[in-house]
Amino acid sequence: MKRIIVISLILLMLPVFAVIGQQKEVNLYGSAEVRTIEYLAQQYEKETGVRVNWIRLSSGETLAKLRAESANPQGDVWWGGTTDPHSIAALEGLTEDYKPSIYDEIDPRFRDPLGNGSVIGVYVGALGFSVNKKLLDKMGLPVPKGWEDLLDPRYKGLIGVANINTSGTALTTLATQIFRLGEDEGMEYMKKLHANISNYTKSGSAPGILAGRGEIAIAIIFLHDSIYHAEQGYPVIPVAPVEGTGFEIGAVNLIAGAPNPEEAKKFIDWVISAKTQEGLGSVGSYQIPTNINAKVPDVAIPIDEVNTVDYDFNWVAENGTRIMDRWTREVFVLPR
Ligand code: S7P
Repeated sequence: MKRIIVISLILLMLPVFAVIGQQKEVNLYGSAEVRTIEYLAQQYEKETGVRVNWIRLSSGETLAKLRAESANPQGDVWWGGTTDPHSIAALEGLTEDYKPSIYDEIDPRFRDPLGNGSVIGVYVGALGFSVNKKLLDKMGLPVPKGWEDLLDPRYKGLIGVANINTSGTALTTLATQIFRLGEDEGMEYMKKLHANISNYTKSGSAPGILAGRGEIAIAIIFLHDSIYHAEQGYPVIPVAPVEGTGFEIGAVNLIAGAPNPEEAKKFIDWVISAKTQEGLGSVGSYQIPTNINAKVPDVAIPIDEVNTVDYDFNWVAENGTRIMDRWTREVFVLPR
């Protein structure tokens, strides 16, 4: 009898033990560099004891994953990657509005790219070229100064950029041409550029490594990635296009239907803090932090010093999927 009572008590207590023993966790989808996502996950675990289950996917790939999982969401937070796929996701209801507890600490110019509170800005960076000057010197070719220079037939097979269907960097590249020239003229520009492209990579920063190794000479990437590659010893220099260039407001968002929404909100508050944003420089992430109290990395290029195009984030949110399809049908298929 005594034995039956003890067993019954244990059975009754099981749910309590389960709650006590339950490890808090947050599922993070990250779209900046692997080293950056890994750093965030490790720091957060160290500071809070909450387990971070993370994966790194390019921005366009993450958007595709959110669409595929929309009936049964698996992720809690999407951190990093360019504004545009985040904006498209917000417009499609794949992310949920959340106002961080320290919203006032985010630079008003960058905290709300769409102006409706649906995308939260965490860093800023300008698009440009990473140029292997050593290789160009050897070939007797000049360093390109701007977008139009890239069309020079002497650069055929020497330029790399990512694929617009997977990479946010590449979508920023296309949108930049549209804001510089108009939609049809922008597509015409992309067709001419296509003739000089060596190959399209999956990830936005990958062409920078190819340029560093001398497999190509010019990569269209974010300038902060070029600075990091130069610091790693690659013979590359960052070039901001003279005609004006596009820029990103790297974003964070709460995924709609997140399995751990409260943990997700705490994580979002944490990544917006000045301390966390400042820490990213320690792993070579040289974007401009959006928290007004965070120190800007010494090597970062201030966005005010770059000639930027009038980048309309709302336009890309509404037209992004359409122009990606258009690029795929009208540009990507062309022979080179
Ligand atoms: O390295 C950081 C960074 O340039 O990576 C992101 C970039 O978009 C990579 O993702 P994609 O493969 O989607 O292009 C930027 O947000 C970020 O600044």
